[in-house]
Amino acid sequence: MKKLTSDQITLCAETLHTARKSKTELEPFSKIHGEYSLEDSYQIQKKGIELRLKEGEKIIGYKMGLTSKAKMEQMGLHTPIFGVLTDKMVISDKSTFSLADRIHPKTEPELYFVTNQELSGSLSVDDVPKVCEKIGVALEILDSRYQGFKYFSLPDVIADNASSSHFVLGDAVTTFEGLDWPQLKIELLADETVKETALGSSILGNPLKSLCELVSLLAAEGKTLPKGSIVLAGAATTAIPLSSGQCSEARLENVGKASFKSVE
Ligand code: OOG
Ligand code: MG
Repeated sequence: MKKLTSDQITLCAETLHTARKSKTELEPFSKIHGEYSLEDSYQIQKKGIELRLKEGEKIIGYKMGLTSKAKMEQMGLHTPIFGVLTDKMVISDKSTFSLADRIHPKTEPELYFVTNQELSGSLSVDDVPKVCEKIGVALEILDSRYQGFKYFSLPDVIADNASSSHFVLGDAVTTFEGLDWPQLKIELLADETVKETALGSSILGNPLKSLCELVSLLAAEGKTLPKGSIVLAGAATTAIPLSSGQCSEARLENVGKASFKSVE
């Protein structure tokens, strides 16, 4: 496996940054450079986020990706990964999302956490409710910067900040008694028709586990998860493409819904 130079890492980050802003599809870096390491790919992701911060964006949390079998199979990749969320990615619940500047956007139903304390080291599933201010339902909007969206390797998708584009935070609960997270039904609807359905357990056996997984991935890099972070758990089902005029909605049983309408 090839080790990228720091100039190559910077160039990959700049290329992805420009592609996102200019709506251009790229050839996956693994096709150009050959297979490169996960470590290099997280370095590219980090440099890309630094470019966004320089333009005034703020980090507000993280997204987990490839935490369900459905997503792993859809993308042909089998290891959970993380990406970074910034304030510019937020779309208000029940509002509109413009497709004008997107390459090939898709949406998928997710759960989200907002943490009530800094988290480091290891976290157990039983402790997740204690460290969350709220847990809710979200829609993530993905938009890969690579040609055709899906023909890339794991390092390519990590470098591309896990295909992140935007996200909608919907209804949430702040008390968690009586909620059996693995058994809750999650649905993705387009124009009021159910397109995808899964149970909470489709995400790592228990969706709360996704937060534990993130905390340990960050700990491996010597990082902690700040108090007040928003964390997307990773999609429970496959993602569906967006088209103009489409109303997308995610429903999480006993919690509520999140929605947005795509416009030109
Ligand atoms: C990778 C991002 C995966 C999820 O929820 O699993 C993700 C992709 O689908 O391109 O966001
Ligand atoms: Mg996702």
